[in-house]
Amino acid sequence: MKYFFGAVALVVGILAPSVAAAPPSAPVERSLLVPITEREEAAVLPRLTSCNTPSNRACWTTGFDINTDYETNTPNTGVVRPYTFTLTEVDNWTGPDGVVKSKVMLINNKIIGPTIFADWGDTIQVTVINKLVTNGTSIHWHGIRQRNSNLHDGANGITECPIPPNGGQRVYRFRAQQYGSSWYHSHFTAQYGNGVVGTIQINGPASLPYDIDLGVFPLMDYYHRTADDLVLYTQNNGPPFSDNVLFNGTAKHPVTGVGEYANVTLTPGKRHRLRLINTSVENHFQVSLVGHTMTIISADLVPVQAQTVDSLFLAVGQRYDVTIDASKTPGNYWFNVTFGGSNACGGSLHPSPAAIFHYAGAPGGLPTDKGVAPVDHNCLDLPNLTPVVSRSVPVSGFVKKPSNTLQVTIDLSGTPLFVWTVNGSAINVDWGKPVVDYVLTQNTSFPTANNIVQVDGTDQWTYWLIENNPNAPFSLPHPMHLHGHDFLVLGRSPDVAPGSNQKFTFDPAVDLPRLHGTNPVRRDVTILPANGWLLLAFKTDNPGAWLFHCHIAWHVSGGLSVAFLERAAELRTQIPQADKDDFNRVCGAWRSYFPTDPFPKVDSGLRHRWVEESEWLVKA
Ligand SMILES: [Cu+2]
Repeated sequence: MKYFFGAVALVVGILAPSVAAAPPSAPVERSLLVPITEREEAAVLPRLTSCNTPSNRACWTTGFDINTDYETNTPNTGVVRPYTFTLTEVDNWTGPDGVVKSKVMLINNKIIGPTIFADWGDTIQVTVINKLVTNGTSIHWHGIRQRNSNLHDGANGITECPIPPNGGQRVYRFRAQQYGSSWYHSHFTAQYGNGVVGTIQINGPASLPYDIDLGVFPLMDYYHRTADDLVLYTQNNGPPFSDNVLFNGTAKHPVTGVGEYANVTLTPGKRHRLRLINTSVENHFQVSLVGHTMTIISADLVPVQAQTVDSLFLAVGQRYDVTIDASKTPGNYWFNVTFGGSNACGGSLHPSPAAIFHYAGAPGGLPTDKGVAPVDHNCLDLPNLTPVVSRSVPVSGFVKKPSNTLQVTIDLSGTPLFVWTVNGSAINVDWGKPVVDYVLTQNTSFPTANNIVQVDGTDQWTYWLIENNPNAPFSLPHPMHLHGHDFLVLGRSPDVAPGSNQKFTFDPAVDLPRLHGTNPVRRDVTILPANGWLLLAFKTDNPGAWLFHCHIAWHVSGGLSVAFLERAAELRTQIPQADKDDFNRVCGAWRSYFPTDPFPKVDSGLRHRWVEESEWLVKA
């Protein structure tokens, strides 16, 4: 299947970049209690007195610690964290590796937007001003559960109309009821691949002591062509390899050597917390730090019991907070990205993407030990993490039914060539008439292409079997992401390489005993294995319209999504009047704008727009 494994064979055995590194930057000292970095202009407000210290990270404030059930208890800080995001288009933009891109779309003029900092329990308030030229936008706060704030989820066509260009704006406001590391991104077509993306750090307790919080460390596939271009290309050719991989927004060009390695400073003898975030559109990463292990303390926004690993697989959208002990010989060490699964979940034209981890006080320069490629994770995420706050559900009685099964298929029958369907239907949202509009007007005549899955019942565990259609022409791993909930990962098909010819469908006789219902992995992105299945559960404790989609931008663009409509009647009555008014205001503005939009809608609306004439189109 050369169309999805890419055009270039990637050799992962040679890891170390061979071009010169910049001298290490000065160490950044950062107090946990006043979270700010040099690269942010975040408004930093005082925090309530905290018992959180390097030797006792489990503690937080009176009545709140690592064992607190954060789904039902939130510190009342009274603090609002205000941010303003201004989106602009920049033509002929010179990227971090020196290559000029024809167009990017930036938040506050940065390739990765401002980090949102908050403490557990704060209210985050972001004013988004859309100064793009023809694109609408909506900003999704990935992993934030939005309890009772569905209209702030930022999923255009579902919970809002897009914010129109040329100065349209709205305010998102939501409570940080969870804590940990996450990110935000545009949900308007492929726009986040053009740069409309950033990170979120919500401070709270942790399951392991550490000395220094190094903050967020986003890893991102990077392309020299626009995301819009790439969507059109992938619709008929499959995904291309990335041109580069950005570490915290920077990288060297593999050929020209232009650019800088990301440089992270470790303090000898100290334990550091690092917040790894995969903000890619397509690349799944295996990460490893030469000579060091990493200890996982959080997966997505769920704190877990500490677990030490040599390397980690990060699916698109996933986060791992890890601790790293600077206990080795002071010096410089490569932090490597490699690709597994024979590139079934991505690859890069950069032969050895890497950053430098530098021990303070040691001489600068390039690391000397190239390291070895880690074990092949085969595009599969960790199945055996243990959340600190436990959730368990019965699994022995699970029965597969049409009503709880979501079957994913590639449809090659039409134009464009690659369309992804769930239960036979590719999602295609109507920007001007979002799902919430139907809810507010009590209109139940949803278009088929809204892929609505109605879920009712209060505080009930619902089970969802997602399977790759065994009769599809081919099948891929998909990083499935749910809005509005963390799901329990109850099981998946046996772990085999994605290129294996073995196909698995759920077989109760074999698979029921394999399921994990007792405090299994809980998170907001996990892999649906190629040629296999995935069983998830979530609790109906959050009325709302919530997307459940593959987080590969090209796949959700091609239709791979449903929209859970959870407890619609209650949703309608609980939406505050101010939210309804703002919903109608933005929709009115969008409906006025859209007839004047010069570009056609070419995909599901959850990713791609803005068509560019290009050689890709000619090739396609
Ligand atoms: Cu996918």
